[in-house]
This record gives sequence, C-alpha cells and structure tokens, in this order.
Amino acid sequence: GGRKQSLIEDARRERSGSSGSPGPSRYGDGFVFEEKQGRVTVNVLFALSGGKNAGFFKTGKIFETFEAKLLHIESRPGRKSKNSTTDLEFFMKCEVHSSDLDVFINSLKRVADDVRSIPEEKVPWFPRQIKDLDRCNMLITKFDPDMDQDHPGYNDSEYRKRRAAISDFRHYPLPTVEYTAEEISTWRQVYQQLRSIYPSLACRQFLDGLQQLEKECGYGDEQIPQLREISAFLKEKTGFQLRPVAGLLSARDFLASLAFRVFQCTQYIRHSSAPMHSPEPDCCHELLGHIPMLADKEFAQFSQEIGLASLGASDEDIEKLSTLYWFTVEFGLCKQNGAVKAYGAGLLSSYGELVYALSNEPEYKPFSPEETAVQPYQDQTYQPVYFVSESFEDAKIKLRKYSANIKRPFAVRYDPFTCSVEVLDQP
Ligand code: HBI
Ligand code: NLE
Ligand code: FE
Repeated sequence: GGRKQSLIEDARRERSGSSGSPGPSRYGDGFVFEEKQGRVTVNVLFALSGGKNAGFFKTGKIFETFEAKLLHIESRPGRKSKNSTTDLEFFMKCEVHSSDLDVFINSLKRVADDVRSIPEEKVPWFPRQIKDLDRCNMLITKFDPDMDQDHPGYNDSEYRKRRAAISDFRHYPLPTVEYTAEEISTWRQVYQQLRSIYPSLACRQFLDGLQQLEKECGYGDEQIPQLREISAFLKEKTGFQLRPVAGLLSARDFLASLAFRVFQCTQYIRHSSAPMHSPEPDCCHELLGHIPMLADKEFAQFSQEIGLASLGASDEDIEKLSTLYWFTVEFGLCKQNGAVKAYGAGLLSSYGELVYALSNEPEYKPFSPEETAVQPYQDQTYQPVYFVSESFEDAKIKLRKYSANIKRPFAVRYDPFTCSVEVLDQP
C-alpha cells in the first residue's frame, strides 16, 4: 500500500547508499536472520520513555503497515527516566517479510527509543536444572474463569476470588489448602461418581495406583488430598514430585517439567455447578486423572522421556508432541483383556466424558503417532475422536519411539544425581 511505500522511501533516503538486498538479512549488530519462505522471525525490543507510552499505538501502526505477524507481546517497567516517570519497555516477537526487515526496524526507531532487533534463537531456551522451572510458568488464560465466558465460574465472583487465592502461593513450595465445606462436597461428588465406574472402565495400571493412594495417601471421598503428602508418596514410588501451578500451562513449559520428574499441579477445584466436566485442569483432574498413573514406574519413565524429548524442540515439534500427549496421556484408550479401557487423565477425571468415551457414540481410530500427531483436537468439550492402542504398553513403545526421533541439533541426558540435564553436541 501507499503508506508502506512511503515508509520504505523515507528509510531509503536515511540509509545512504546501502543496498536493500533481499534474502537473509544482516541488521545493525551483525546478526544473521534465518529466512523461511521469504519471512524472518525477529524479536523486537523498544522503550517509550518519559510519558510517551501512548506512542505504543504508533508502533502498532508500523507493525500493521508491514504486515508483521505478531507471535508474542510483553511489556515490563523499564528504567526510570529523568522526569522520574517509569518507562515501559516492550518486547514483541514477530514475523516480517525479510526484504522489509531493515525498513521496518528503522521505522520503529523513529517512534520509539532503544530499538533493538534480535533474531529468533534457533534453539528455544529450556531448563537445565530443577530450579530453572521457576521460569517455566507461562500460563494459558483462555479457560480461566476470568477470561472464558463459558466457564461455569464466570459469573461467580466468589469462586473466582477463591481460585485466585488458592493459586497465590507465597508459602512456596507446597502449600496446604484448607478447603471449604462446599469444595469438599464437590470433591466428594466427583470422587463417588467416578469411583463407582472406575472398576469397569479404567485400565489396570490406574486401578493399582488408585488403590495404593487410598491405602497410603488419604484418598477417599471425605477430604481433598494435599499436594505435600502426594508429592512425598510419589517421590518414594517413582521419583516424581509435585509443584503448584496457577492454571493451564503452555505445552512447552508443562512438558519441560516432566523432564525433571516434576509434575505441575493445580490446587483449586472446579465449580460446584459442573462437577462432571471442567474445561480446565483442577485438583480433581490432577489428583484423580494423573497421579495414579504417575505412581507406575514405567509410566513415570515414559513421561520423563516425553519431557526430555520436548526440551529445545521447535514450535512445530512441541505442537505435535502436545497433540500426542493430548490423545494418549490425557485422552488415551487401550485394549485390555479384549475390552477397551481408559488410561487418559482427562477421561479419568471427568465422569461425563469417561462414560461418553466408552459408549458407542464417539469415533475410534487406531493409535499411530504419525497420524495422531496431526489430528486437530477439541479442548472445550468432549473429544469427537479417541485413539485406541492395542495395549497400554503398545502406546508407550510407539510414543517413546516417536519422541526419540524428534530432530534437534543436540542431544540431552538426564543426570539423576544432580537432577540436571546435560546437553551434548550431536556429531
Ligand atoms: N497445564 N496445569 C496444567 N496441567 C495440565 O495437565 C496440562 C497443562 N498444560 C498443557 C497440558 N496439560 C497438556 O495437555 C499438553 O498440552 C502438553
Ligand atoms: N475435562 C477434564 C475434567 O473434567 O477433568 C479436564 C481436562 C484438562 C486438560
Ligand atoms: Fe492433564
């Protein structure tokens, strides 16, 4: 369009003499940007000092003009400026046409301060030690009761306040929550309903785990078990430990923690009006769906391997890995003694979906990682399709093989003595 053309001409005039050569672009600080189908991904940082924050919208105009595809946006307080108003700094990750990169950055320089552009790193950051998991805290808020109008707690401000309070852990790492009578009654309903159908619908490994938890960890319909106790139990069984989290985590952060045998667990409970299905993870989902499986040695090993495979993987591979995780660990079905049983946590924590998944309504497909990894999935309500594996072991073996084959320019090895990940250059 005309506006873009005039910006390009302005920038050309300013940039005396340099050629606007297309292709991988070299910008200012000597970075080389990787080009993919004529586009580059770039991290742009800039500040708007001294009360110029509204200038943010001018920068927005530039993003629009250059048809930049925004991938991420963040702001943070910057340094104090002379007139002592705190500046804001912005960080935007975006994709632009490679041939526009220089002009795009120069245009931003005209409306913002301290503009820097850094090429997207080839290998995304990933945790190397358990303590790095403090940085694996990217929450996805789309199903929060504050954001999602379909959430059963959307119009219940008391519920929302309580959910936030439970997720506000100042007494880190594993807070004890005093659940209210209403919360315990929701738990009881969920527990009793599910418990009665588990024997006929859940896989053997799950039933074994649950039985141990009932015997050794206070599982039952009278109280909501506490994370601290369950974490100690799991640590002895399989070396897994729990970490409190405030809601649905990004797939990358969630999977990364599995590499360290850390399971990120929500602690609030679903809304009392919808005990049979929750759109977001809650303590029923974690404690009933996931924990019994994590008490199984082989399943724990397998979960850690998925986690290790995810470290530093490309966005595309993370997407595939999390889709596979979705249709196995969350919603997987397997054959056992000639019958189809559930082993997925999202099924084992939802009475509504567990009954539905094992009725003759939904479509079944045989589990095959290559196919399953690209199946679009439904995260608002019940799945239209489930993948059935020949056995629980078969799903594990196939998924393991798939994860081990994800291509990365390096290899990782977990050191159980230091609980850290070693990164080895691939020959
Ligand atoms: N976050 N808190 C939390 N709990 C989960 O079970 C969970 C998550 N984020 C992603 C996720 N599960 C998976 O379904 C995959 O997207 C990896
Ligand atoms: N739908 C599940 C449940 O009701 O327990 C939660 C799924 C979380 C991914
Ligand atoms: Fe889950």
